[in-house]
Amino acid sequence: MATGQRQADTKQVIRYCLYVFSLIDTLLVQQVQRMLRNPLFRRILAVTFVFPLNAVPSASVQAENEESGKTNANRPNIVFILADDVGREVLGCYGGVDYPTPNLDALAESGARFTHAYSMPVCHPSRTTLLTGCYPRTIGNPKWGSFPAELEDQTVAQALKQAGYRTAVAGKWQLCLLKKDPSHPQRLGFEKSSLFGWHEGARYYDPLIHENGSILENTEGTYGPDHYVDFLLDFMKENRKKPFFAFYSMALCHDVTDDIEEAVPYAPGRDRYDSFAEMAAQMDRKIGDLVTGIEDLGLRENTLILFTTDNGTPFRTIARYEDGKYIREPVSSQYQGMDVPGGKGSLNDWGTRVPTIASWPGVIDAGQVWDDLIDFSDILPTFVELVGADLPEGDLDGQSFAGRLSANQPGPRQWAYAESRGNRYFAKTRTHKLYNDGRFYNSAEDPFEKSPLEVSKLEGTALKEYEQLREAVQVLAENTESNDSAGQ
Ligand SMILES: [Ca+2]
Repeated sequence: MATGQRQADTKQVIRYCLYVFSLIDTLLVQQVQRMLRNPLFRRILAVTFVFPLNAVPSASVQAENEESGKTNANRPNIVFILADDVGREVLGCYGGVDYPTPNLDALAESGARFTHAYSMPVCHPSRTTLLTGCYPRTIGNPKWGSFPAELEDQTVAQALKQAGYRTAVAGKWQLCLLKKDPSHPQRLGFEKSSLFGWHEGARYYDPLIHENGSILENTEGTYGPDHYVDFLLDFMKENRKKPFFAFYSMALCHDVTDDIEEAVPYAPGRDRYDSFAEMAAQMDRKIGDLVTGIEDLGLRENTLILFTTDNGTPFRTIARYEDGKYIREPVSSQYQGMDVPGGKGSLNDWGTRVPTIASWPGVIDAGQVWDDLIDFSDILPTFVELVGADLPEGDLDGQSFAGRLSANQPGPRQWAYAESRGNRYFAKTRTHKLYNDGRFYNSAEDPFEKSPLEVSKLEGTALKEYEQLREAVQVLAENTESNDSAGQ
């Protein structure tokens, strides 16, 4: 071979090597930038400089652990479980006595439970809030069963997807009629979806399920919640080597749909629908199945499981269908010596103060109880910070409590918020609550909000918190639109 040809080949090889090195360099820089945005990684850096180098696991040990899914702490998986219509009085770990919830209690014992987490009082606004990080009033009061088109690329799922997370949702959607818009979940950032047809068919027995944009065939004999959990576990198994965000938007414990042509079926061999207590038992069973499945995949240590609910317990639930009519029965629970009717729909604590459990064995110590104020707008910024993603554009109402989850630092929120139809909303501390119509309660002593406090007689902490909340409500009134949208 001629010398000239050899030189040309050598130059070609060098050019190729330089190109490969530049690609690796770019990827490394991007990865380091992403890691530096993560509070956990910053914490690890601090520890590295304080402790001797031999206290830090070697790169080979870290690689081995990452392979086994144990300590990839800067890129945790997130499994977000949202139960439907479950107040905190239902869960044993919150003091409930009427419904055994051993799996939820064990989940709380393995990590932490929040005592001051607040949802909206009904389903739809809770869901738009958690997906956008904004209160419904701030984003133009989306109509019941809709989602603002201009925010489709601004959701928590989009943010995590853009950060390299695989994303999936299963169970309830409620943000559109899927038969009219089957790719809606994908447009909002969920790559995989398995969702019952809201107002189209059953969610429990013989369910009507839209899966990845198509209606699932042969669901006769299937119990919907079994399928939703199996779908998510399959998704996690498929992506066990990558970080993922799995949103289990539970059907349980909402009652069956009552507005389709034919009544949805009872459980096989039954002459009535499942009672609220039976649905609570199913909810707990499915959470047990999900957690066991995550353990079996070897992902438990590096997976944050966050459980909460979209609003309080319903005050009645559908029991039977007879002579063309749905028969409903009341739901109430014994709780701390009180008989508590379901509070769904109410802005009081029974409608909005929801159980919230965080379990992340590699990071959160077991058996903790946290009283940070959090509300549903905080979920997006929290997940975004935890994984080192970028926040969506625009102002958020949410404040991240990632520091509490990753480093046991108190959350930043000074008051929590919830709103309802008819331009009603509140700001509250742990003890006091101020509505925009001026009513002011000690919700710790008066959880049913029977006796508003006389503002002219306030003193001490009550006066101080009243003034703080009055300022918050004034700002909310100035910055947001009135919520007069219809819906249930
Ligand atoms: Ca609900």
